[in-house]
Amino acid sequence: MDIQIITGDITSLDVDAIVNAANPTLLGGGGVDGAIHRAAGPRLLQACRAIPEVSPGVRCPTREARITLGFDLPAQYVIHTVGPVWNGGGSREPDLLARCYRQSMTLAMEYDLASIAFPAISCGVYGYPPEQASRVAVRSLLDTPNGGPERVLICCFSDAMADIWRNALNDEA
Ligand code: AR6
Repeated sequence: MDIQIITGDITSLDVDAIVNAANPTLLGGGGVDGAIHRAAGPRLLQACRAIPEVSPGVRCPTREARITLGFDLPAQYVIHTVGPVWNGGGSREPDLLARCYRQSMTLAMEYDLASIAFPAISCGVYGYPPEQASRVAVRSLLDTPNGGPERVLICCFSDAMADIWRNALNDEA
């Protein structure tokens, strides 16, 4: 597996799937979630609404992932996952975050996707310190069983964030 760290807008990437850092409703929000919904167009919200709720208002519990088409995006699919809210680190945040990456890769494998791009899940509104999140993410991706996407991009929104992720990749790989 080839992991690459890039800086840019994930909605512009021509990959098989981009991953959305969503919330449990899957009905949109700010940050990368808002950007993905704007770029994918209203059919994405319709597709998300059609995903069954597992409990009132919850279509995707924290740590799980769901897949939809990408509609107006260059990416064919969007994999929606819900990262943990940072709560100091003692509330299983690393395990929950690792599962987001693993479940997204598992879905990508089921759909036979060759390329996938992740944002820095939980590193915005959800407040996960990026130095720690990047290490958890890289470890989780490197531990993915064979057979998943060969090309894995981490799409950071700033060069400063990309530097943090490159350090994590250098240290963990
Ligand atoms: N491309 C790539 N990365 C981006 C983009 C973009 N277009 N836009 C923002 N980022 P966040 P979270 C970066 O807050 O912390 C939403 O409201 C951003 O700079 O999007 O998991 C959801 O609905 C940051 O580094 O996601 C949830 O309620 C990273 O993406 C909540 O936010 C993640 O920031 C999820 O919070």
